[in-house]
Amino acid sequence: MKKYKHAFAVFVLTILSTIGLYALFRFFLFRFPTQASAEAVVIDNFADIHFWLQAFLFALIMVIMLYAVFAFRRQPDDESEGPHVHGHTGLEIIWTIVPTAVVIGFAIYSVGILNGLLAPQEGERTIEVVGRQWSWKFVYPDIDDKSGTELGLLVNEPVVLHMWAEDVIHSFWVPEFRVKQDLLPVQNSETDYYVLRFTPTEEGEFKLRCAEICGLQHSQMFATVRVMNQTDYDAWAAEIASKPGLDELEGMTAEERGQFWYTEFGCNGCHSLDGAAMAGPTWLNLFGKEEQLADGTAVIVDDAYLYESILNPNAKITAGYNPGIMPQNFEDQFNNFGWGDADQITNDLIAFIRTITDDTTASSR
Ligand code: HEC
Ligand SMILES: [Cu+2]
Repeated sequence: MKKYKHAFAVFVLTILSTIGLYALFRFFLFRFPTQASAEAVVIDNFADIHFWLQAFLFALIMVIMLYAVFAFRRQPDDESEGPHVHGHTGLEIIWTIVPTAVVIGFAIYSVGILNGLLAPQEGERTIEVVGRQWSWKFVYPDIDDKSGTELGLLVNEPVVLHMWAEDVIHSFWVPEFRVKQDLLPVQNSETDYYVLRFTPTEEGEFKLRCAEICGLQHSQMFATVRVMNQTDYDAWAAEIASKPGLDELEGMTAEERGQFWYTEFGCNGCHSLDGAAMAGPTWLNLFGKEEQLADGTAVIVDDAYLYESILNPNAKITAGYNPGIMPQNFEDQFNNFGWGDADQITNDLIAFIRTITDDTTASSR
């Protein structure tokens, strides 16, 4: 009878502690961000079961241990030895079989979840994602292959991202969507790419982060993800569609094209236009200024200096910056772009840089 009293007390205390620990984990220590995708619900349920199991196991061990310490402590004058126990076969079989079954159950359950996350969805929209030091570019095949620096999505519409990196490993992560995928440099982005699927379910703005340490400015490798209703999406897509395509570049001025190249080739990942410090020098008031170089000399920034700095970045290093950070292969990238050649694109960029002065930024505000 007394034996059952202890068992009952341990049982009740374990249940109460499990509930308390679960609440502690779930509502104080490890709170989740909003659920903004269909996948978030499935993944959170899975995590929830883990929290329950962890709370239960921790409670079970701690309650039995602490209960024994207090309930069975040595009485005064009791000098006797406790009983000698040599294992308990039944108990050992149970504590082998039960955890094994639980782990196998979790494995089956999680494989089911993973298959669901990877499975193609009906009517999914394809968007290409390019990660590079230290900016994101999104290409929209259904909007004439136009590109932008913002990820625009239609609410409740499944998307599949085809992703790759241009230099080192990056990782696509929006905590509110729960899903995450690394992107590696590939040989051929038409055939090799990393796939991520999800369905955004909440309108609003979210922050895409790079979740793979990718160098100096990794911690600022962000992009805005905008989840919109149909009306807003149409307006947004029309704006993207009105951006210049390859066939329209010819009709633009060199300055306009330079601005286009600025995000197209990811200069925006390292060079600000407003004077802000980034991995590379700002372009604000760059043209015509006297630039200090790392070797102690100085140059006046003219066309020739800019030309060399873009196509052969290590030739002269700006004081306060490191060599080898700026990509060394822009000549190839420009020549392989499919419009003009390296000379033309470089000159467009120079024409654009010449316009970035306090006067122009002030008047465009
Ligand atoms: C990954 C970062 C990164 C990217 C992307 C990048 N740059 Fe740079 N850039 C740098 C760094 C760092 C320096 C300073 C060191 C040096 O002189 O090479 C620099 C220097 C320059 C300079 C000389 C500026 C000065 O003040 O002396 C020019 C011009 C320039 N970059 C143009 C470009 C253009 C055009 C692009 C895009 C086609 C680009 N950069 C992309 C990092 C980058
Ligand atoms: Cu990155």
